[in-house]
Amino acid sequence: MNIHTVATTPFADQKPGTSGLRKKVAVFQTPHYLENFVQAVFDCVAAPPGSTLVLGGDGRYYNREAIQVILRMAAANGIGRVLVGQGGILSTPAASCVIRKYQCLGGIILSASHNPGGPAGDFGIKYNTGNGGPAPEKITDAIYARSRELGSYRIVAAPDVPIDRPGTHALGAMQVEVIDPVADYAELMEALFDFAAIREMLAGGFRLCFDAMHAVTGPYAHEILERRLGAPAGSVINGVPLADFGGGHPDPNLTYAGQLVAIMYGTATATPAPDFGAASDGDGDRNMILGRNFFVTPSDSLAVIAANATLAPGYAQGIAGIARSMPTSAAADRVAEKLGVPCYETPTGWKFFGNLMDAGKVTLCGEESFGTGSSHVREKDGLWAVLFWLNILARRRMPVEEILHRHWAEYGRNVYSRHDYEGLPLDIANGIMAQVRERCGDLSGRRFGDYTVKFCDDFSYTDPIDGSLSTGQGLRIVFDDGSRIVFRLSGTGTEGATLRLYLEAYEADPARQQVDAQLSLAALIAIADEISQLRQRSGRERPTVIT
Ligand code: VG1
Ligand code: CO
Repeated sequence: MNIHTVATTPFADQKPGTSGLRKKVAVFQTPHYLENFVQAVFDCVAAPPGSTLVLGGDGRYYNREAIQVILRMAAANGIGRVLVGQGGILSTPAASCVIRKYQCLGGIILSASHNPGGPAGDFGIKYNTGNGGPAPEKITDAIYARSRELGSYRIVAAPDVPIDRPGTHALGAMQVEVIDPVADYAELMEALFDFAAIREMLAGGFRLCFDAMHAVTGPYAHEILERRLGAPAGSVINGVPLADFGGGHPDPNLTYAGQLVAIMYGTATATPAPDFGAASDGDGDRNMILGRNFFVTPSDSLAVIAANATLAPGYAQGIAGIARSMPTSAAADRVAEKLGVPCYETPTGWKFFGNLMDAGKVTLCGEESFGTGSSHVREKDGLWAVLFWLNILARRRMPVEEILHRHWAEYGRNVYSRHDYEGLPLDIANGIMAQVRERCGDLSGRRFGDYTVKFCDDFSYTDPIDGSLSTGQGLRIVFDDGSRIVFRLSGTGTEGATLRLYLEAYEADPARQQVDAQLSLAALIAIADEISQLRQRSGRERPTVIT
């Protein structure tokens, strides 16, 4: 075999963010850029000879080229076998599923998730470990350190491996196995949920619309929702993965999934809206859940799933515990309390849930950013959440909206919203954070209208399993009644800075639970602006995206 050692100079900017390394496509196309990072991964992982790796991505622009480079580098770095999704496709949760099922060493996932794709868009890469989950910080830190010092990478000279049909190919001493990207995942879903009950509900006229946003979930949704569950053809929209996501922004929220929102709010056609709507993101790990004329916040979705978990066969024995990211609302905490199970609060990013799941401390995990999942894999899982909801609906037989109203009546409502200010100049965003940080010290005990500040801090987390400490995870202002304002800078963007403002208030009175969230939160929104001078400093009158 023809192994080349290619000299390279390190890059200074290959620090993985909230979820892997994300950069503009053009940056990844810089000579040696991708190779440099991949070699850093191989150096840190130190794979025992003959190990098996999983490789796939969300199908975005540059996916196919990157797959070929990584295959050639894997062969040169002593990997024994690589399982590649056909066409280079594997959703993030499906990759996690395959790593676990075949007990692989780990996997490389090519995705920039919800970030736009295409030649002018973003590309991304991350490493997942043998538990199927994103590498923890100690590994990503090591990869970053290695990327800044390595002087060469190893690659074999060989023609492209054909990846468009299932089959096995040799690449030097390494075997490349092209696998069906959907089969293992669909089988796992069938084992967790009551497909018969969902099928019966759909046969009875229940209508659903799933928007794959021209991203990776198209083939998964066609197979599972239409073929296996019998939803009529056309229930899945935008189901063909495209390298540029059809020019869209594959982020399943009320702004970017506008087509689905129009359908679910009945403004798209004269026919009544479907009973249930959902969307997923670029790499298939996020989900948005909608009822007819109704939006379920991701924080509430986690709480409802937890409260109804035993309706799904895979969770009939109950859940061990719940974990949520710090900015996620405390709705799930209330359910955990009632169930008598622990609820953990972690920093943002799925990598912080892995240890808790591996240790059997939690079954369900969630983030306010449209991420929900469980210990069935080690990633958040969009279609899993959709199937969980369908399972609950098939058993409870009432509209989505009514499920939420009853949930709030029982537990109280954690009124919640996130305001994103995207593409701010870095110095402005840093200035706003500095302003809040500076005021943090003397906020305790201060009154703002009806609210009194209990404490203000910069969230840090000590992992209860391995003791590792993560600091600087978001500035939170917590009030006496549990209401909160959180400021955080995004770690997934590639342009300027995105500032996220998270707002949460608790409403126990059922008579006031149905007030619009932005109205309920108006006082907190004003306090956030007063403390941060956000509007004045950013020159923005309103957020880019409100969730
Ligand atoms: C965002 C979300 C976070 C999520 C991360 C990766 O990170 O807030 O909850 O885990 O994206 O999701 P940030 O740092 O931009 O706030 V995905 O679907 O992009 O893998
Ligand atoms: Co994603």
